[in-house]
Amino acid sequence: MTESIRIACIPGDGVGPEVVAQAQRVLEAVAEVHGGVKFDFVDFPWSCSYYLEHGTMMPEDALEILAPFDAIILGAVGWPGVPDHVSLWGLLIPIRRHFQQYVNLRPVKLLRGMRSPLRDREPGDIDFVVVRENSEGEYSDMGGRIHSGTPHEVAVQVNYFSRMGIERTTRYAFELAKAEGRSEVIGATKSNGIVYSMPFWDDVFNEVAEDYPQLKSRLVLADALAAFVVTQPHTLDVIVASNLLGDLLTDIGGAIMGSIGMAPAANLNPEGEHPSMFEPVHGSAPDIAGKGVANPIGQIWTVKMLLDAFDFGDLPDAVLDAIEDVLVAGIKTPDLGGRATTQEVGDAIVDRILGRGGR
Ligand code: GGG
Repeated sequence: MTESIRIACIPGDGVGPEVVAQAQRVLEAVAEVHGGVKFDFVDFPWSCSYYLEHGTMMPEDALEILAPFDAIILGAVGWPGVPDHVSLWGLLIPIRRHFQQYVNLRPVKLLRGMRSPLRDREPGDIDFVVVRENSEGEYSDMGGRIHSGTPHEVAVQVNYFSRMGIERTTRYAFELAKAEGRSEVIGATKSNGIVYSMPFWDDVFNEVAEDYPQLKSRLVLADALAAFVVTQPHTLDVIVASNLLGDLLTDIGGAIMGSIGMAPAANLNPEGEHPSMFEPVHGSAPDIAGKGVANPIGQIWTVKMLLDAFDFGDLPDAVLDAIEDVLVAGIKTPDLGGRATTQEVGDAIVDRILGRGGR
């Protein structure tokens, strides 16, 4: 009997549709190799153009529409002319929160065939994972603005951190380290400057760490940690960070992987009670949108992470192997110094998954 996995696709803006199309092709190739599964895609046009037409990024009942799906694939959100806080808070953030996708998992790994902008770093030297808290913290819509347009204008932004929010994300990071045989979990902090929430973050991190005596753990100030990502990435294993700090660290992570176009992210509901959402770290890249040259690897790597969330045996690793083989073969988009199109990179990865491409 063929199992059906229902996937809601929100290609979104800019290069989003171009890279999501390649992710769908890769999933179809995986289904062909597997033989007992099929992926049913339903595309939703929710995006900044939808906003310009309808006044909202997605319909009022969008979250109810998404709820029965097994997973969500998101391309990119944001377009000039629509303020970024409107596009993010109208689509991405409500989905993350409503579906309790409280872990944003972001691997930082230098793949075979890639050259890092960091001198003398080889694949194997860069292989760590950032567990970003994805439901609270600095991403908050509590606050306000008064005396607008006057010299007395004031904006207040309330960051909020809950014990439950910090604990469940930190525990996920330690469990991940244990499951993957990693040795250390670093908590990214800023408790020297942020006097209430970050010392609280540190306390909860230390409490959780006590339950994992077999793992090393330490808190590192996020500014120093940002420098370590550049100067000593080989020393990093698992990092757990607040929403904003995790976002910043993983853009640097994308850069040291050779391009932000390489970097994947999974918004996970670890309990599996709601669909998880898979998106590349990069945004809509208006400068190259529609030219067919966007790097699809960040999005295709999210397919590997999606498969990891189900029971697919070796197939997730086969997807990453195919990506690496294609990079080794020099089939690369312009952001990686190559001349291949988005479609050609997708073709090459699909061919290798299907056993048609050379090593
Ligand atoms: N690929 C998803 C996307 O377009 N993200 C844009 C973005 O700015 N995300 C911010 C965030 O992840 O917090």
